[in-house]
Amino acid sequence: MDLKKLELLAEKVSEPLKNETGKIHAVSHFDADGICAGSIAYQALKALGKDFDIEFIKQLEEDELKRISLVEADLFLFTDLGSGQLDNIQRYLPGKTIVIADHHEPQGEEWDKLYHLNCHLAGIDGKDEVSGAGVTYILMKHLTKEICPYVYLTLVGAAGDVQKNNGEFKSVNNELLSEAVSLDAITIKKGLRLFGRSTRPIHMALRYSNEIDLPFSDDESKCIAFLSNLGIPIMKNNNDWVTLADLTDEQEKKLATAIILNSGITSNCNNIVGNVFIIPTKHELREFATMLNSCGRMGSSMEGLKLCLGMIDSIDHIQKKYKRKIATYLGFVKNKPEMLRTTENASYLVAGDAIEDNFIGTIISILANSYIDSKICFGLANSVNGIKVSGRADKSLEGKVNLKEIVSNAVEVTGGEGGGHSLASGAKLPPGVADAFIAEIEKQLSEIGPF
Ligand SMILES: [Mn+2]
Repeated sequence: MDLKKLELLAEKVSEPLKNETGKIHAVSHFDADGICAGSIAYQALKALGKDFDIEFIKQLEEDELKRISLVEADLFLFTDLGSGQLDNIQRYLPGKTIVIADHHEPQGEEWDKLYHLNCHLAGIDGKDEVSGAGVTYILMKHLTKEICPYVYLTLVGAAGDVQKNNGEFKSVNNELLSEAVSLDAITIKKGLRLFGRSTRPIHMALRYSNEIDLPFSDDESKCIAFLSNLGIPIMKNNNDWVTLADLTDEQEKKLATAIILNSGITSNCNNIVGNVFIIPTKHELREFATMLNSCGRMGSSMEGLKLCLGMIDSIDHIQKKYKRKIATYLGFVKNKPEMLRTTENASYLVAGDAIEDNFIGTIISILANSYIDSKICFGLANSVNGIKVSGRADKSLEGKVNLKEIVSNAVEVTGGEGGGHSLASGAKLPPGVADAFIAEIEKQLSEIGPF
């Protein structure tokens, strides 16, 4: 890791921002990392007294760039996106000053009005070493120290982009973590790695956990009984549900021990108990990232930014609408069984226009954990100019199946782009190739399955 090199580059890239007296237009990605990056940029530009505005977008496609080119501004700042679209940025924003802070792999040629901060230019891998928010933070820190208290957002971004490995950060992320801890912006405690620390009732956290596998975890009432046997209440005096964050350390330890005993694990409890990272809002990193993602998917990224910067302290109204939308989509799937195709290898939810592309990943994750028996499932939904695909494999297939590879092989035949990890991957396909894509996946799974 060459953080020094990245910081040197950041100094150069920060110059045009420092000197700009005209209008700045900032554009960031609409997911958790992009919202964190945008929040850091917003806070810095505000502290510097700049004239700016900010927007969040799903993808920096040509159509978006055409629209952005009509925005009257002297400097365009792109965060958590931009590096992959250098040629189009140059083409649609000629003569403008362009600043990019991104961690996606650069594609295209640089030009003289481009000020480009990207971790890859310093030999740092943007996949798991630093988030888009991290690169933006490193840039903005050269302009104002007023963003330092928000350093933890770089790790929310990293958690949102699934950069933690076995629950730990590495490289630049780890440096940023040390900085956050030293500023008291993150507290690390040993605890249960159960998703939804402060936003899910404990019995529901057990019921829907991906991390732990209790023999009875598909039965809500048994989860409740399990907790009450341990003397852990599920409801508070004010009738609110108890969350993991409400437990005393003693209770949490007791629960962890009981979970380990009941899941029959003999070694490597690291997935269950380990470092838990708590941010000043009292949320755990990944849970906060999930909240921001729900803002983005609901078209309310700005509310996410306000939450990040402490201008509001709740997004309950968005979460409520988000949950309602998910329930509606799950209802569609149950009412239209023909949407779901099941083979001996996998299940495919071919949603067409019935489910928004922003939601297909979440829906397929939920179905994989509850409704679908197949150990591998894919969701396909129509999106602008194509089809969005999300694939999930059960964690029992770790080491046996590599979805990233399988999807990449399939898109070589169908066209489009694929990526991700061994147990969770995604793709963007051209329109009209859903059946061909499924056939390609089937061909590969037949060789290694059934599971
Ligand atoms: Mn990102």
